[in-house]
Amino acid sequence: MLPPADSVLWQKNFLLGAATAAYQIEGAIHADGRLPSIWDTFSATPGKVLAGDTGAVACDHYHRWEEDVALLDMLKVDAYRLSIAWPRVMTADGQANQAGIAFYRKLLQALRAKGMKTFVTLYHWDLPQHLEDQGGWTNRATAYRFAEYADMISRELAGLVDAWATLNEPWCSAWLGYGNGHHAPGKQDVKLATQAMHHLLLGHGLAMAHLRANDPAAQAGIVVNVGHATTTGNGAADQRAAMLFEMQNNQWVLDPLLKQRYPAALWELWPDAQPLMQDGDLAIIGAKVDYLGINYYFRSNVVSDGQHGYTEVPLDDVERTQMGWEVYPDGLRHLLVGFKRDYPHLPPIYITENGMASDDKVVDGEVNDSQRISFFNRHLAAVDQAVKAGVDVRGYFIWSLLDNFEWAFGYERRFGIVHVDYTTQQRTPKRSAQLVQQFLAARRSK
Ligand code: PNW
Repeated sequence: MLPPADSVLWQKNFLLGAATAAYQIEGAIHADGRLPSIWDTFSATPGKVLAGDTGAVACDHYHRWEEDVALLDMLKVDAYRLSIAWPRVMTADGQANQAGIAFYRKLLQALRAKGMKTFVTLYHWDLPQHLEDQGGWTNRATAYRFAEYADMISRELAGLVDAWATLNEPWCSAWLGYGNGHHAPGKQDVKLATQAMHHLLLGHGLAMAHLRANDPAAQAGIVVNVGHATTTGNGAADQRAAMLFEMQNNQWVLDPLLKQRYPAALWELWPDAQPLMQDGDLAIIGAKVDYLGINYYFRSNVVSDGQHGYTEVPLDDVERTQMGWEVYPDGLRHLLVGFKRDYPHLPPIYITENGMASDDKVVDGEVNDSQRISFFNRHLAAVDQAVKAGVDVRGYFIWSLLDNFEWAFGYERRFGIVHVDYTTQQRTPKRSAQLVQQFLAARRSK
């Protein structure tokens, strides 16, 4: 992984980091007063997660965090992106749970002591179950509970965080959680999804004010997933289908955040699903962020469904990953350049996730994940192209540091640059991790 000499990657202030999320790695779901989350409930429901896997143990990071910090320190990544489990740090009556908070405090202190920047997400999908029992994100009150959590935890951890993110991928929480039901809490109703999205974004906006007040030296922003769509159809309706796909995936989230409005065409796609809003909500949602986190994985091919929407038609003869997702680096460049064109107030960008799953095996102590190495090289080249086209991208986080609990796919999909044996909990850096380490060493010695 040695990028060309003129690549932005060689610039020492361009952050190269690795990312994880609490429920996917921590395990220890009953430790130190942690409350149940919607993912405990969902993964315990038969048929929801492949092979019946749950996050009960995961990578046991809650107990092995020192070993994992040592791995990060061996790689010498510039930054580590992690998430805080809301049900670990807040009691059901809204008080700070100091035993849970202590875990994150010592973790962040250790990362800082090793010279790493800390990117901390407040909500990577593990809603306390007691809030879901009152409607979860479809209940407006949850936005205010989230703001209270953000207020409490940013007071507790002020000074230990370089960049806060309120939410990870509100599209996934709203659409996969309440729209198609693939993720917790598993609801299937477009109206619930649009209402959940509105309350997620409102919670984000309310939380921003607390992050700024409590930790003014830190950056504060949000992380969104984005998708690119093209069409193999040749009618105007097919072009429109690709536009609608991107609107449903990207503009549904970005327009309220950066333009203080929902895209009008969304209500053509979903005529009866406008959320209930209150005056002033969109101004709260559109509060200025210091940065935007972008997660990118794949391209989708769509055609018109013959009515008002789109339908996916997978392309033949393209490279795919273990998820079945197409490897399409130019989609990342295309989207970044498009966002710069479409959003006059686009903030600086970090690529907060990019990566791929492969069915990696340890052979003679080595894991040769050659598809992943090529994947990173090509996506980093796409980021470099976007930077050269004028997009302000300041860093790139590999998803993920470790093989981990891949949500509805359990442990059957491996995204890590470090292999995890779930029987022994042994960590084995893959070839991709070795190349990241070598690149960073080469950059330091320049
Ligand atoms: C992201 N989609 O999820 C999450 O932030 C990670 O926790 C996760 O492990 C990673 O990507 C890999 O899946 C996504 O269907 C899940 O478009 C699904 C989609 C996008 C992102």
